[in-house]
Amino acid sequence: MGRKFFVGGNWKCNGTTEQVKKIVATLNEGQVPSEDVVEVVLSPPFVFLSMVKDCLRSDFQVAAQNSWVKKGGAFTGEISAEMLVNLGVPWVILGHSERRALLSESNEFVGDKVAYALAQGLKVIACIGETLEQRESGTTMEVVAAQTKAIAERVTNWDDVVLAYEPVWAIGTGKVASPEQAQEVHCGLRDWLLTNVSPEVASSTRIIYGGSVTASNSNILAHQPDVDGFLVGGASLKPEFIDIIKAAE
Ligand code: G2H
Repeated sequence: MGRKFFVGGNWKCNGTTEQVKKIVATLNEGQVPSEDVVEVVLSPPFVFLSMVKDCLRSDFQVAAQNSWVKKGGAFTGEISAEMLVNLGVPWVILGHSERRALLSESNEFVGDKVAYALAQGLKVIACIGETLEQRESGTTMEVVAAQTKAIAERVTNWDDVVLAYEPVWAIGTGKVASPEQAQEVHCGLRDWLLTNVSPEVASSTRIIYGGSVTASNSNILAHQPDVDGFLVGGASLKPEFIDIIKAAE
């Protein structure tokens, strides 16, 4: 089954109104492959979501960077999945390693968030990935399998899930995983889905790579058979994001 290439731009906690307008204007002018070839999803900070959604080209979509684990209410500072649906935001990024590490989001908590967001009708970019210590101690597959298991135990329909493999040691460090390292883990994850979920889910679920993706390394990474796209941080704030999208061709 063909898996459409997916390119997410995670702006993290960056940008001013002026900068956001400038980035969107640049993206709106960019020549990229058609929607049949690539799905592009930009994830600005919450405060800019509506603005970006309203002025972004129609072939690009938006994602929130987080959503609350259950129905909204007395949860100061949180944003509920229902609010995102109400705003017309189709996607949400959940389980990013920065939230796992800095805000102590556990595998189970991330799994609960994924399940709740999906139940409300959002599509989810679910992030997983090992730390440098875990890689060096040879537990990479064990770690990403446990993270994936916590999601798989709570999710029955994988149609709206994109799995983002983001090795923590490669995030914002300039140390991108080699194409072989990325392929090895992506292939291992697909095998895990095959054994633990179903052959259909294994073959149809997009597994994208994140961690220091740039225009210069995106082409070779995109050619790995189990790399179905990217979640791009730093480079998604720059004009080179257009070139990364072109890696889909
Ligand atoms: C990984 C990635 C985007 P960067 O966090 O999710 O960021 O491309 O800056 O490493």
